[in-house]
Amino acid sequence: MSTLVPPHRRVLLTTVSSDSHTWNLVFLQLLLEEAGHQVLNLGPCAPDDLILASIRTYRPDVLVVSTVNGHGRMDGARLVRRIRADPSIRYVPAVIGGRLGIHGGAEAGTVTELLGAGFDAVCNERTDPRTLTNLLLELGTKAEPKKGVA
Ligand code: B12
Repeated sequence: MSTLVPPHRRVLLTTVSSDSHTWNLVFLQLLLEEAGHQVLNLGPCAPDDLILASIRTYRPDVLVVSTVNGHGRMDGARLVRRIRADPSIRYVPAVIGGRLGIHGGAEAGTVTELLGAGFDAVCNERTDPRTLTNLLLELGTKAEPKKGVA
C-alpha cells in the first residue's frame, strides 16, 4: 500500500485495447506510487469502453496511457477522440507514452497526430519515465485539455 504525500494526483493508468504488455504498467504504477500519486491500474488489453467507464467512476486527475506494442499511435488516437467527444469526461488531462509506433518510435508525425487527436502530452521511448511525476502535477491542475507537450 502506498503512502499519499501531497501534492498527489489520482491517476488512471491504462494501456490500449490491443496491447497485452504488462510490465510497463507495473513499472509505471510503482514509479508513480513511489512519488506519492494514487494509481488505479486497469491492466493489459483494456477495452475503450472500460477506460471510458473508469474515467466516469474513478474521476482521475490525469489519465496515463502506456503502450509498447506499436499500435498506440492508432489505438491511442481512437481512444482519446472518444474521450474528447464525451461531455462528461472530455476535460480529463491525458498523457500517452511508450513505444508508440512499429518502427522504433521515430516516426515523424506521431506526436503531432496524437496531440491533434486530443492528448495533452505525448512521450516517446526517449522520454525519461521519471519526468512523468512532475508532468502529472502540471497536467492535474489544468481545467481544460490540450495545453501541454512533453
Ligand atoms: C515481454 C515482451 C512481450 C510479452 C509480454 C508479456 C507481458 N504479459 O507483459 C509477449 C510475448 C506477450 C509480447 C507480445 C508481443 N510483442 Co512484445 N515484447 C516484450 C519485451 C521483450 C519486453 C517488454 C517488457 O516487459 N519490458 C519491461 C518494461 C518495464 O519496459 P517497457 O515495456 O519498455 O516500458 C518502459 C518504457 O517504454 C517507458 N514507458 C512505457 N510506457 C510509458 C508511458 C509514459 C507516459 C512514459 C513517460 C514512459 C513509458 O517506461 C517503461 C520503463 O522504462 C519487448 C522488447 C524489450 N526488450 O523491450 C517486446 C516488444 C515490446 N514487443 C514487441 C512486439 C512487436 C510484440 C508483438 C506484436 C509480437 C507479435 N508479433 O506477436 C506482440 C504484441 C502482443 C499484444 N497484443 O500487445 C515489440 C514492439 C515494437 C515496437 N513498438 O516498435 C518489442 C519492442 C520487441 C521488438 N524489439 O520488436 N511481448
